[in-house]
Amino acid sequence: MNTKVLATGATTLLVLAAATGCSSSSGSTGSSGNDGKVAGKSITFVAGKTGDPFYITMKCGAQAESQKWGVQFTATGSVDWSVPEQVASVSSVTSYHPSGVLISPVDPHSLEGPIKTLQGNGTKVAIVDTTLADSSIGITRISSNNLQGGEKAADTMAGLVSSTGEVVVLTPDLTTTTTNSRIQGFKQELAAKFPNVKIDDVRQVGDTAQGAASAVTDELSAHPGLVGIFTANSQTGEGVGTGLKNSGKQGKIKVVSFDAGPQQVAALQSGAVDALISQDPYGIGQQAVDQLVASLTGKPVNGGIQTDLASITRDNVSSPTVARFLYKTDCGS
Ligand code: T6T
Repeated sequence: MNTKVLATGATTLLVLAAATGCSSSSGSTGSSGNDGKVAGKSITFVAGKTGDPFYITMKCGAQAESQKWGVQFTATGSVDWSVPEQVASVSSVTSYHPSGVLISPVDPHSLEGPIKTLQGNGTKVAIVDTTLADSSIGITRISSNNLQGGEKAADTMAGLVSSTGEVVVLTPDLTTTTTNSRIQGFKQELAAKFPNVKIDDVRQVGDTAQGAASAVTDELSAHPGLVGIFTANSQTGEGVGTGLKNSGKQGKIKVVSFDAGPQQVAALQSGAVDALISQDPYGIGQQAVDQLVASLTGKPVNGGIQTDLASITRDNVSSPTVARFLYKTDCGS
């Protein structure tokens, strides 16, 4: 693991950089202007879930970078994390022949056919965030190192619970590639370094805050000795505080959440959550557009990029260094 530690005044920000095999970047590769080759080109973003601050922020990065290059930009995607909805989105995008598409597939298998059709139609495709089982699809894959993020979540949890006790993991499902890698990292790090932290359950709660909130109540009654909860993405993280509050356990159970949407940051600040492992969705959007433009203009393409992660606590959440790891709900904020 390659770990950069950046000083941020009184506190430090841990930025977890890329593992070997891929390049790492903390933002745009520095595009501005173009040599005329992008004239008439268009890029479309297909989000995994359009209202999710993670994807809104990714869209903002892709949009800003497209503007820099002078490429026409549009965004679409499904409202829910849903295979049929995303298949329909891809099919509609295929019919209007954009020059490039960046897409986060909601399922590693079911989206392969539709994305191959899109590619076969002449559109360059960048796979962002989640991945497909067939890694030959797309010109590039750009995401956080989710395995490393899960390991970091385990280290953080172990620190919060003094390396002992029972914990549970809440995840939207067991098919999403990103959350699965985080859980794998969390499990393997605990097994290797903190054998006294025991995982009681890895529970699928659906991609809603409500699902996570009611799962917390169930887990607390099933495991009275629970000391910690790891939530694998934004929605699960948004629900955990409500679940703990409803059970009168807020502040008593340690919580580490992946992502940093506004509601998660508010939960961190209020004490309902103790740490966030956050991604750089804006940078993912920028990088994807840069690689699509490179491909469309006959320049070399980087086939695999891992963007930075940050470890956020109440101590560093207001630091300017952390700002790019906090997600937006609109591109103006
Ligand atoms: O954690 C992100 C994303 O990386 C994941 O693939 C799905 O969930 C999020 O969008 C957050 O809700």
